[in-house]
Amino acid sequence: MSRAVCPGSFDPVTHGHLDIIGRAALLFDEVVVAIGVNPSKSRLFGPEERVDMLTRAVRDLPNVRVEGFTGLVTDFCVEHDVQAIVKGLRSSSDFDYELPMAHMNSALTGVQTVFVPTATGQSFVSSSLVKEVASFGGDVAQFVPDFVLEALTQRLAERG
Ligand code: COD
Repeated sequence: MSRAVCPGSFDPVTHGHLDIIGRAALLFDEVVVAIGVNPSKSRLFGPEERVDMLTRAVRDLPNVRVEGFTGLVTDFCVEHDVQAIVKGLRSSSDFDYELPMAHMNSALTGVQTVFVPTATGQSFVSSSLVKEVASFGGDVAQFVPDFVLEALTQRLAERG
């Protein structure tokens, strides 16, 4: 059985993420969405909230499950018998960011990274931009599932 991981912060999950996860689910027998910590980013939602949101977002994909993780993604791959890491590429800057990580992860345990190009129409979508636009009152409904929009609106209101 082929098993891949889609790792990310997913803070919050967007339709761009879901497109990559959906296509990974077509390529591999089983896909684990691994929700981790990117130390260079500040978080709006806690780990459990992000796991809950992703679980709801992928509930129609029978071969996809969601796990939180801390530590190295390569350790997660060894522990879960994962053969490939799937990452989305939106631009050359994503490639420049992802390529050294792909080499490092391969050097650590031999796990391979598969890059999937962003869907047409999702190339400019990121969690960071969605949060920024929403924080200034912009309409981000087209970029996230409805229940994520609700959670985002509520969290931003709480934060004032
Ligand atoms: N279209 C296509 N792909 C997209 C889109 C979109 N609109 N938006 C995001 N993506 C892709 C990203 O390119 C990425 O592949 C994935 O979705 C997740 O994106 P984010 O922004 O939610 O997640 P990141 O990049 O913050 O996640 C980073 C990790 C948590 C995966 C990384 O920091 C990590 O592996 N941490 C664990 C520690 C570790 O192992 N570090 C050493 C790495 S060598």
